[in-house]
Amino acid sequence: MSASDAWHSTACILCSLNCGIEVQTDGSRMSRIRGDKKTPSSTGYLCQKAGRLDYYQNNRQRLSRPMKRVGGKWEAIGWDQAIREIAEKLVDIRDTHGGETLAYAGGGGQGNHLGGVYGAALRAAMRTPYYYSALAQEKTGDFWVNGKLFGKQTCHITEDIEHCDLALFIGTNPWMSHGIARARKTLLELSKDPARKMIVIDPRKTETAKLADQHLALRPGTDALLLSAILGTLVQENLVDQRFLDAHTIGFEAVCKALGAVPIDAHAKAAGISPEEVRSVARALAGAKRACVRVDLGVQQTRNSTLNSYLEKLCFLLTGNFAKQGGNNLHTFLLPLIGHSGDPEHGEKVARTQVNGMQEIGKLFPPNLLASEIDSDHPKRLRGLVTDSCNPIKTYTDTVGLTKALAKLDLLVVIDVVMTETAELAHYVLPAPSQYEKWEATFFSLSFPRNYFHLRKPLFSAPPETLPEPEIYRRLVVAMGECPDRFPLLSLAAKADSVMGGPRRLFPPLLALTLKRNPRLLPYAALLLKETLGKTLDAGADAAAPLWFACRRYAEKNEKAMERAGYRGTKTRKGEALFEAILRTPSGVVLSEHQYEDCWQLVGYPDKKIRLEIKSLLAKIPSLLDDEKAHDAIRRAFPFMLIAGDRRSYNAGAILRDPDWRKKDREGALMIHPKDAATIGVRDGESVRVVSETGSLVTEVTLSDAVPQGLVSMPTGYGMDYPEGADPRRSRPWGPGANLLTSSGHCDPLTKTPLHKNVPVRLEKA
Ligand SMILES: Nc1nc2c(c(=O)[nH]1)N[C@H]1C(S)=C(S)[C@@H](COP(=O)(O)OP(=O)(O)OC[C@H]3O[C@@H](n4cnc5c(=O)[nH]c(N)nc54)[C@H](O)[C@@H]3O)O[C@H]1N2
Ligand SMILES: Nc1nc2c(c(=O)[nH]1)N[C@H]1C(S)=C(S)[C@@H](COP(=O)(O)OP(=O)(O)OC[C@H]3O[C@@H](n4cnc5c(=O)[nH]c(N)nc54)[C@H](O)[C@@H]3O)O[C@H]1N2
Ligand code: SF4
Ligand SMILES: [Mo]
Repeated sequence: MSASDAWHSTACILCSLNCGIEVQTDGSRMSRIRGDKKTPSSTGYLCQKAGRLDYYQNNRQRLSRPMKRVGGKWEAIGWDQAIREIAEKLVDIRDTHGGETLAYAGGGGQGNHLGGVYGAALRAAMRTPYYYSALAQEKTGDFWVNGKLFGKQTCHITEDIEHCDLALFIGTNPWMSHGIARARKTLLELSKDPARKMIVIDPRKTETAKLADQHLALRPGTDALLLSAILGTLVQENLVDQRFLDAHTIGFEAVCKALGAVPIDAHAKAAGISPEEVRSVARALAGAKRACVRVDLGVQQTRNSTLNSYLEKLCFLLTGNFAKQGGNNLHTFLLPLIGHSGDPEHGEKVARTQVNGMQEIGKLFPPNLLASEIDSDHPKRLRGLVTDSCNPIKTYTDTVGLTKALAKLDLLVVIDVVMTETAELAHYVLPAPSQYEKWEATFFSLSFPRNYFHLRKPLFSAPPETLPEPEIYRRLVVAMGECPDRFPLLSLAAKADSVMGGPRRLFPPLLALTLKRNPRLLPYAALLLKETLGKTLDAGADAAAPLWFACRRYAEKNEKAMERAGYRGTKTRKGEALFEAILRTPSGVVLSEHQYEDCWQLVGYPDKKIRLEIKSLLAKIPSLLDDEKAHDAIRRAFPFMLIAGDRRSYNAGAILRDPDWRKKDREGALMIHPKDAATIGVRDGESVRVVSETGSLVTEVTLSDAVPQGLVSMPTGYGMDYPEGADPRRSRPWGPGANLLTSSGHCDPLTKTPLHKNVPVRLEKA
């Protein structure tokens, strides 16, 4: 391949926004990258990271062959051998010890979720419910609260920042982390408009906080105190939207009683904010015509994580800022990223882990417990683990403890594009093509009222010895004897339909009949679609076949909204048209155009009313002040609070490993207040040793008054090994591996979400 002036449409894979990009290629390189104006969700917007994507596509640690670890050494093997041996071992563990001793982790990162659809088929073949996901180390508290309030854990909240008069950002720094569409543009517009207000709650004076009208620099970890004081003011000054509450909610009395009893001044002061400022925020929230709340890890990975998720949602619910323009809204999913787990408090059955008895939430299990589910003498301890698109050794809590635990597995299989620290511990490593070498998509279609979807074509041919994840899963499941290799009749029907053009006629009824006659095949429907309908699509696009089913189902549920987006005809025709549009539009499509009232249809309770009262969480409010005092005792041994993982200009999970991708901050310096640095005796660029209850590491410091005294902040996504200079054997970690310092016990009691934003540490001059 040589240089070409043609621009190819695809997407950035470095955060959940998946902005549309256009790329020029030069051989195997991405030579030029620009924003794709045709992508309806991002309309040409990009941040500084996207231009550096070639460091993902081309790096020295790319995997090129399946590998097996034999006596401590890596041996290249063929795919047939790899699939056969792994399938045999999975079946052996499953049939000897039970499927519940097998688990799966990952299944998609920031840009690749098609493989995850097929990962579900592998879990079915393994007979395990255990799906460990990064989402369960940040968002399961949020999902759990949504389940209680709205009736389904899949009722996921969006925020209409672009149309609001008041935006309340709590524990998030969208200038760096994005999380909202065209973040920097949206924030600048909001900040410059004198008629609109922006309030930020964050202990650091972040880039976002600097743009705000009001910045509440609360004491780290005191969100529940602060939010309950704001909500207390709403109730005690009678600022709630009573008409909204009467029409749409149940249980306000109990909430009113709990919040009515909050000692506002004491809570505000304990959070380090003046009671007057707390009251002013509550009044602004109540007075705004259209207000919305946007949160992220700063509340979800700090103390009282699940309670924070509840209180944050009460801020927009009690003020009636739900199901309206400029407020918070629910949204539809083409394919939901999460599921709904039942509620044990209502006697519903949920799967639980074997060792800890931890319940599933959103059909996910928390990475924080993975090590203890393996490293145990429990007869049903985990013995086999398959990971895909994740690097637990670097991104899950407690690197040292997890390394020890993974070494105890009878089988560890890692599917990745590069040799990761987790892959180094595996028995088998399976190489996948990069996200620019295969058909790919994400299911981060999380917007409202418009929703989008983007299926991406490959830009490059895949290295010969790699296999896309869907094919890896298909081969494994077939080799495990769970699913046939071919479906001749269905293939024929799919082919006939495709020759005739128009909506598919033969395939759908035949598929329904096949699944009715063989319900055993249901969990493997994605594989079946890939092998039949998938083979009628463009070369290599077979993995996208399950989208056909998703489109038809989406049309069943969202007919009107799809009509507004331009899809015509019966539901069936609309579904088919959407699928065709997805296949034929390289820059992504608009799925649906909702109306704000549609939010009520998306509420999970049959009566469409929000259940405001969550007893177990309301019961925690009266003891918040005492809990805060108890926390002071820890501060004596560990006088600094560490944010173990912030978002910066040049970090992106553990996706980019080559330190050269960073234009600055290669070593991910620890942010520290100049006075604290002086006390310890370090200057800018010098090193400190950071010591937590779990471990220690040495890192550079950068002096900054954006952090208050007593708080230090370290980036996530550093600490991966990469060669220094030309010799691939001389590799070293670049920057701090934050999870050397974190401990899995330091977590939310209900969801086991780690409290990464709130790690007590000691600092010593190194
Ligand atoms: N550049 C970049 N962007 C990313 C990513 C990345 O790696 N790099 N990762 C993506 C992913 S996976 C995620 S989940 C998102 C996360 O996105 P964010 O949550 O927005 O990012 P963070 O910087 O981790 O944390 C947000 C803020 O929480 C604040 N904070 C710390 N402790 C507290 C506290 O006790 N209370 C409050 N109120 N705030 C606190 C921090 O100071 C920080 O400014 O970012 C996404 N975007
Ligand atoms: N201490 C601390 N820890 C944290 C955080 C923190 O703030 N502090 N943040 C947490 C958060 S919010 C998140 S979301 C997690 C993220 O952590 P992980 O779930 O581990 O995900 P990523 O960092 O995105 O890792 C992506 C992996 O996928 C691989 N990959 C990329 N493309 C492909 C592909 O096409 N196929 C396959 N098979 N693999 C591919 C990459 O090589 C990389 O190894 O980290 C968490 N860990
Ligand atoms: S990292 Fe930047 S360019 Fe890439 S998807 Fe996120 S916001 Fe868009
Ligand atoms: Mo995340």
